[in-house]
Amino acid sequence: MGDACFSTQLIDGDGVFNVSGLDNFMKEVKLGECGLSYAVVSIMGPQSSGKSTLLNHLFGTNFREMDAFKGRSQTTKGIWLAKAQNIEPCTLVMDLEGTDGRERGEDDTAFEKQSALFALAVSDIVLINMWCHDIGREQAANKPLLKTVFQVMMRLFSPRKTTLLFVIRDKSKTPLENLEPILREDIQKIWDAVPKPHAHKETPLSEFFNVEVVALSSYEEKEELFKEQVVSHLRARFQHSIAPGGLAGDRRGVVPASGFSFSSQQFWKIIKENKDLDLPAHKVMVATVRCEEIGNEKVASFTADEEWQQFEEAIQHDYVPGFGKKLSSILDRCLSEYDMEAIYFDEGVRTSKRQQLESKLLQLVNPAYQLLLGHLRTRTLEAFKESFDKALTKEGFAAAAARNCMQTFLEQFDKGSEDAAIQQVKWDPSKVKDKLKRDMEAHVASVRNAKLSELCAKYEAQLTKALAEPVEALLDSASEDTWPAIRKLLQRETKAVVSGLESALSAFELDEASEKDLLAKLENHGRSVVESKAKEEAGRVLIRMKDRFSTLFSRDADSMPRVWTGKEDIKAITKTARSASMKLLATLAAIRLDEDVDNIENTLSLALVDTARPGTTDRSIQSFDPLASSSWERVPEDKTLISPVQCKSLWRQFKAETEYTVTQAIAAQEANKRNNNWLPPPWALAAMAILGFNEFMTLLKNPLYLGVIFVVFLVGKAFWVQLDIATEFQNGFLPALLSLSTKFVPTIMNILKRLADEGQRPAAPERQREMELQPTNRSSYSNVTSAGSSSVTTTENGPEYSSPVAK
Ligand SMILES: Nc1nc2c(ncn2[C@@H]2O[C@H](COP(=O)(O)OP(=O)(O)O)[C@@H](O)[C@H]2O)c(=O)[nH]1
Ligand SMILES: [Mg+2]
Repeated sequence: MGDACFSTQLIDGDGVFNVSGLDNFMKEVKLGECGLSYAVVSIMGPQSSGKSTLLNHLFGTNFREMDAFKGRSQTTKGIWLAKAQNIEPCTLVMDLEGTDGRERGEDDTAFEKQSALFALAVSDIVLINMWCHDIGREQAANKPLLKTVFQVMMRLFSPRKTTLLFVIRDKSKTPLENLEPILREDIQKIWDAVPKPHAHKETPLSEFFNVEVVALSSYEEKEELFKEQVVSHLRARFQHSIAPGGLAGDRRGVVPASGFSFSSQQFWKIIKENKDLDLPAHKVMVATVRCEEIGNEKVASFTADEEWQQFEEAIQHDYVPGFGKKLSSILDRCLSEYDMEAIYFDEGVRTSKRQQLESKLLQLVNPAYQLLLGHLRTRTLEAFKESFDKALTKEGFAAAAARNCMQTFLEQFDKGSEDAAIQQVKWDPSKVKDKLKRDMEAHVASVRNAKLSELCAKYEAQLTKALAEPVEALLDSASEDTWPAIRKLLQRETKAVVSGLESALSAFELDEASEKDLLAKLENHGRSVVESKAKEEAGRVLIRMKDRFSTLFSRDADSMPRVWTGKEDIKAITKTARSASMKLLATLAAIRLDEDVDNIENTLSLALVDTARPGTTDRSIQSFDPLASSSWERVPEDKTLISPVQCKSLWRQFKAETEYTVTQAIAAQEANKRNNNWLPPPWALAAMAILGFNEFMTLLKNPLYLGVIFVVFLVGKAFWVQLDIATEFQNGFLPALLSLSTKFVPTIMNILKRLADEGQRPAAPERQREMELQPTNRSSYSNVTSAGSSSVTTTENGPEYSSPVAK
């Protein structure tokens, strides 16, 4: 078995198909690439009729030949396959085991019949080897063979129009022209004799077969001649046998070369199962299997494609530009390879399998594509955010700019997705684009909301600043004008800030409703600032009331501190101060931002200040307490800062805490009055003047009385000073009497003692004079000392008035 013809046993003597052998053979002769341009030739004929010898000479094969010296017996077991040498196109040659059934049984499943049927199904040209001397003979060796051939032919539903080339061996001197008609007659007779199915009852032989005849000289006797006939004439007929006009020019139902292996296996399988062969169905079946195989190969080659693997790897991490173009070309290559390999298979099968292949490949590519789009989306989103945020810090938020920015990046996405688009399929990136758009919009919205709240907060702070302190000041000096003034202030400031916000909002392009909402929120904020300030002030109302009371009470109209001299009308002052405090309470009792008129002040003044009015002492009115309620009339709950009941208790506390100031003032006034009123009342003075006129005159007339009166006055004055009577009587009459009575005796004793001291005085100057006579400076010193000691003594007994008593 040489290398050049790759001879292989296709089916062994036991009928086992050599699959691996055939596949190897196909690889070696590169049959897969042949497409339809290949031919299959097989040979049948009686045992040891020189079939192998003929094939070997004709095609340069190396089928085993029987040794001429060992006699004629079976040499070729099963079916052998080889490639014809130097014949175009690729021609496969099959050598069949003896087909005359001489050594095997005659039944339908006999190997001869099976191999004959196989040869007919597979081959384009069947050589039928016969001895020349058998022609026209009734008992010819090839008769049963032909019968077999024709019989099995019926089992192929649609004949392949196989060429039957009768090779007449050992030709005699009778020329072929004479032999051929006899042979054809023989063949026709056999054909006619073969039982045919109903459909083919009238079908002529020529419908199934091309019959050709050739005669060869004996190989054994005229070898040279045989060789010459084979090599130079017969061989030439096999060149380009499949071309029109060639030996197999009108063959039908060719299976593409790449399907040869599968096809022949299937044939053999069906033949062995003794089933009929449906060629068209077989063709489709082979095409289906082969196209699928080719498709799978292409899928495998795609997944193994290095470029694709690199792409797939790279795509895991980031967007890869040029994806669409590259992938399209890889897919294109795969598909066109499929097209090339499957081109000779049944068109319907081929196209449907191509579609399957395409969708399989696209399924492989799709995850990568989606991933790529995902990368593109995140990438674009990031870039958008960056650019948008940059513009934001530079120019602030503007809806139009945001829209433009979004548009730009959506276009960028479009470009990217176009780049990723695969030519073979129209995948829609709009879902991803929509998601991107949504993400962008969400980002813009979040930024917008942040900016909006920032803006609103800014304006709110501005409004707070404009309102808080002025409102506090206004509430501090609560009066009837307070709330109108606050209202005016609120209106003015709110208007200014609202218009500011309104113009700032224009860049946001908000819809009317939400803009209104924001403006209303700002307005409400203004109100709430005022309200909270009012609440704060209301919390401090007691201190404020007391402050106001004490300011009004202890300071006069020129805000100079009052001195309670006794001329002041404390009651009136108290009332004024209290009613001013009550006004403060009334002002802070409710928020009056809307011009609702209420009668809080009236109610309060009626209930709290004017209680002393004669009318109110009426029992029927007193039994109804206007403050015994938790809400004010015509004032909603949320506008109430201090409820009537609270007012009442506040007022009670206020009164209790200011009571002391008033009492103090009254006491001070009383004291002052007493201090200034120690003279007897005027009527007493008049009575004294009238009744004491004669005594007065007597005194004036008698100077002695005058002296006595003077002495009495001096003594009285001394008592006055010593007992500090004026001070004692400031504490009240009775305590003064008690205190004086205890002091009286010691004071007399004191005065007497002092008088006694004065009596001894003349002795002292005497001593002094004696001392002056001594020649020292001590006199001046002792003078100082005596003056000092006398001074100390006087101080002990009252500083101002001691010396007059001493005198
Ligand atoms: N008479 C005669 N014998 C031949 C011819 N060709 C081959 N032989 C002989 O026939 C015998 C069988 O040859 P082989 O090719 O093995 O026959 P196969 O069994 O049909 O393949 C061999 O001994 C050959 O020498 C021929 O043309 N004429
Ligand atoms: Mg042989």
